[in-house]
Amino acid sequence: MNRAKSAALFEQALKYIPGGVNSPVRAFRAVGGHPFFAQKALRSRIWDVDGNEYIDYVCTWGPAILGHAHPKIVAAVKAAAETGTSFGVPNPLEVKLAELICAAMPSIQKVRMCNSGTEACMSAIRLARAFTRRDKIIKFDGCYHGHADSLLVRAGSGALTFGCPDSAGVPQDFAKNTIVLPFNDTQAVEQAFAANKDQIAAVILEPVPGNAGVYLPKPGYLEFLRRITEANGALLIFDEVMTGFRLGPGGAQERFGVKPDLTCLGKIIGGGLPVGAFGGRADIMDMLAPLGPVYQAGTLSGNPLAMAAGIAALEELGVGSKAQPVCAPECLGAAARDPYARLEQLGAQLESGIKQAAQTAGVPVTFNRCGSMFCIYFTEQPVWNLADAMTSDRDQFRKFFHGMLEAGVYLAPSQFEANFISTAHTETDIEATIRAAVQVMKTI
Ligand code: KE4
Repeated sequence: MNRAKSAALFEQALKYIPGGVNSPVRAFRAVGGHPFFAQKALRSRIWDVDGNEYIDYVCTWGPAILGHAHPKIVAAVKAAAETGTSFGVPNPLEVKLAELICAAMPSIQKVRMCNSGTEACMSAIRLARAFTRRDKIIKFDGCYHGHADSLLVRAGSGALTFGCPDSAGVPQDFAKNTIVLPFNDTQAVEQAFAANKDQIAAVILEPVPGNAGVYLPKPGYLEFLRRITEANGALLIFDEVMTGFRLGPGGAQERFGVKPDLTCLGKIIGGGLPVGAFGGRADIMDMLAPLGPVYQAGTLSGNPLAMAAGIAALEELGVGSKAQPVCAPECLGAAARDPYARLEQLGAQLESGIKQAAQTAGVPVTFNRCGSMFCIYFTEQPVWNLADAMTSDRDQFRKFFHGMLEAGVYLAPSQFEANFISTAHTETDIEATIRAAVQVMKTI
């Protein structure tokens, strides 16, 4: 494909923007080559500035669950913009979106809007520390909760004691209260609580980690975390920035039947506009200013455009409302009425086709999927945590990524990211993707 205009734009961008991008993963550093620049995106497709068209499985990293430029979201944003783009005063749309979220996730009795998933997770941690009067937190390797200092931490030498900064500029002092453990390892969590008695404020995790590819909680693991946090007076925080309204109308907590004390949200609830939110038990949330002593704020929190887009997205997904959404004409059976059934149908079709393509080509692949989020690992072993994910052959991944890109299929430009399907994807898209994979798998 000719990407001359993207290349020229990238050169220009490099003069003014560090790495030429406003978020590192977009730079294609994990796969080599240069990023393409988007001209437009519509339904399941994205076009670059050179006119090349791609079936899009990045879906702007999750928010575009209804596809790009969904007419109801576009109309909602246009209408909101015509009455003012920001007030800095409470507005009805903030109340509406809060109601929808609380109706969809019963664990969320109160919710505070902010402007990113990073802010949501950072604020939830601050709340947990204030509520428990404890400083230490447990997170899991491979889970990403945004770029707040105390969360940019990797497992330290003594995995049960202090974490180490995972970024320059994060003082050891900021990292020392973060314990990083392997995901899906109950013994490690038991040992950490025993070694840090009455010191752990919270356990924070992605219930289905989507930032080291995609891997799932082992049966009983989330229930175990619920029990051990309760038994030790620690809070359980589900970072559902990615899984919230992705894995079902009530997110992962509904899908797996485990109620956290606090939940972090983002992505889908903003319909593609900048948004984050955190919520949970009222006795915890009421510690937030102006009611309580925990300060948290944001000039554009509850912005009317982001609220309008988020409301339109959740209503179209049938979240918290009575009306059943109507899917695209090609949906059949249950999928005709339920977007999540549709996403499951398309996900299963894609999974089957990719696995078949890999088997025929003799390429070892582990295909992990939860609903409409998936990852293709180039390893023959099961992937249940970061260490497993690291066994993937990254050279094969790079070749696969670029082969698929040249075939008009845009997958996440890193082995350690999730891919997404939207309700705008069609059987035609899935079949074209599988046909491309059959050809590319033979070449890697
Ligand atoms: P933001 O601050 O990027 O809105 O959200 C941070 C965040 C928090 N929690 C989870 C589970 C997340 O997936 C994210 C952000 N996800 C990445 C994709 N892996 C966003 C893409 C990017 O960083 O450019």
